[in-house]
Amino acid sequence: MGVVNVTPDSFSDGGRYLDHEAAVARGLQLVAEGADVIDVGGESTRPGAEPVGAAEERRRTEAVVAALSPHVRTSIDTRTASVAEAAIAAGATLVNDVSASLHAVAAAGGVGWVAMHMQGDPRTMQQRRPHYDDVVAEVVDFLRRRADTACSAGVGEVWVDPGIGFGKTPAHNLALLGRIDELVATGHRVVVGASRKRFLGSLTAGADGVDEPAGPDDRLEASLAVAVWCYASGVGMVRAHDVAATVDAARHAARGARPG
Ligand code: HH2
Repeated sequence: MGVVNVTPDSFSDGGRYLDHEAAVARGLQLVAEGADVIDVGGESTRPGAEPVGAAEERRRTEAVVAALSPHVRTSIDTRTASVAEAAIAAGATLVNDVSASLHAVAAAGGVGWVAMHMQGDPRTMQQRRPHYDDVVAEVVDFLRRRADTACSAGVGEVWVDPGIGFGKTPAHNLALLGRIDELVATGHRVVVGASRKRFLGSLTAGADGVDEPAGPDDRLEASLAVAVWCYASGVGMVRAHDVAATVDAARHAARGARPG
């Protein structure tokens, strides 16, 4: 799943694809690099981000989804029902829902749904110190219940996502990735979005005399390592900004894992 953020403030590509033509060109580039799905977002959900309002979110995403959908499967990254409905009308066949609450919209539209786990909301999720007794058990239990609800509501294609970085400390993120097989074991399709996220920067800080946490553009190798780990663990889809490198890394890993 390749990411196209039509936003001024997304944490890694904010402002680069705010212009519709640039966003569509970026989407087509990611298709050429091997993306199966393009995830179009019009609202940043980075920690501290303010909501943008449905009308503006729709204005940013609808035309981009319409332009890309004849060429590739598109998903709409939103927490807002009216934005998801407009994107479905424009050709999106997957609702990527970080609020895990839009299953009825997906059911009504006859499209797939991604339920992501988040503790709190983007404005405050990293300010209040995230707390879990057992982060993996709690996230798996939450997603299993949301997926069951969606299946009962008639959604034919349900994905679950642990929500890396959404109300989680670096230790929580690592626990969720290390035990991702427990989410895979639910039998639901699993998607993971760790690409370029901040906890990867703090992990590599201090290595090789580097004191500062790496910035989003310096997190490629760590992102690839996580993507390969996820695919090897049975994850069905990885949400990535660097599609060519991710596809390449996954192919190499698959080849290396083959016996003989
Ligand atoms: N992460 C982001 C946004 N949407 N969707 C899913 N399913 N899983 C994720 O981990 C996920 C997501 C945040 O990354 P990005 O879109 O690059 O940044 P921003 O929220 O600042 O636009």
